[in-house]
Amino acid sequence: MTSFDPKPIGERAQTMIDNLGSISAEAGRLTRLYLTPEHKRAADLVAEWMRRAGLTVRMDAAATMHGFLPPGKTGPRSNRRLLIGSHIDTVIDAGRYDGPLGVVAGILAVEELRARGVALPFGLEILAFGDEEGIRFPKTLIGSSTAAGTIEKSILDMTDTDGNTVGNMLLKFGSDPAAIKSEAYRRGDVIGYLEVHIEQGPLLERWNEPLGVVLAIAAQSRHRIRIAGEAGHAGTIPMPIRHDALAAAAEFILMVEEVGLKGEKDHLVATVGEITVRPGAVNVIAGEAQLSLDVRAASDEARAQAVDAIRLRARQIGQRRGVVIGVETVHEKPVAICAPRLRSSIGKAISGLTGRKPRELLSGAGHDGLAMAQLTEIGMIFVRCRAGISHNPLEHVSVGDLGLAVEALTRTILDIAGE
Ligand code: HGY
Ligand code: MN
Ligand code: MN
Repeated sequence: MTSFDPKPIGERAQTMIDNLGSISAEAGRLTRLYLTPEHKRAADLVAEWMRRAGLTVRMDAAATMHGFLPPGKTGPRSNRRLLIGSHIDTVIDAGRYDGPLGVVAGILAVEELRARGVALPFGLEILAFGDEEGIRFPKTLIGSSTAAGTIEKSILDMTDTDGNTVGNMLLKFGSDPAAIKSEAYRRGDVIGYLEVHIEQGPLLERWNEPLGVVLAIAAQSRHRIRIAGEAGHAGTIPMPIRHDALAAAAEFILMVEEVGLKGEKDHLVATVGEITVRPGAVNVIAGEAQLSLDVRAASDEARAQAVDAIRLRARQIGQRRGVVIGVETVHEKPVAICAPRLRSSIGKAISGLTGRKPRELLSGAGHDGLAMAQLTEIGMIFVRCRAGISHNPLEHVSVGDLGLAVEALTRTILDIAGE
């Protein structure tokens, strides 16, 4: 184990993450959604950092910022590139590390490699994706799906709650949505994809480990639930003959929780995070409810079975209550298994820093790696975050762990390069 002082590079990472963390749609809390003015400000700042690190910068048709470092020497891999990335969009009232940590770590790793005079035998490309959270539009992973070549052109017609389409917002952002299908990397040009990300869970802290090797990213799907009942006068319609969409939604939500609780062994989670009700008045029985549904599991089978069970139970609730419950799938990604060769390089880098055998863990959270796994082999480095808190302004990573994360990424790249 070599002695490495993580503090200097950790402080640099913290400053960059704080700078990005100050770019928000709202004063007092961090919200930065895809294709918004604050996304543009963040992308411009990242581009500046990429140029400072000596990278050639371009923005692609899905508004992903790319920073490219050509190979330092010719050889069998010099026409290929290792991709490193994460996202710069956030959830609402977010923490500042979820996403930006991976982009900052990639840029600082490039600076470290250049400072050490390393001539890589392949190209390196840092990617700052703009839509991993999928908050503004129903779909998610638009940037990484574009890079992976799995994006459908129909995505350009998808609208946010104000009726803005992805295509128009990309044009307004300065991108060229018509080129979205031509942005895909060719499989043969890519050596692999690496991502550094906070664990967003409590295990590394419980194990007293700063870093961990990700085994796989859970399968995930998102669904839009529409419940159509019958609006009515809250004072005159007798209870037994109501078709109350909000009461049906309440039963649906508790049913989803019940299905989720039964799937612990498969790391199954099922969540309703959003609900809107119409007309939404104190003295009116709700005629319509719209809900989101997020289902994840460690296997595609377990996830699909849970969705089937939810669909069946939704039909039964609908029949009993005289309402129509529609379940539309708007996003679906299979489990992404992290490649053994990349897990091995990451594991060596971590154990070289900690002197211990690295811990391996599953990611219940989704990441751009889910999309990139459909292009190339992926590897992920997890970083300890305080109490496992994430998607919350209390999200926190220590400066020391930030520095260790950058160094682990740098050493992983060196190991892949055979340096
Ligand atoms: O939903 C997720 O798991 C990720 O934070 N987008
Ligand atoms: Mn994330
Ligand atoms: Mn997130």
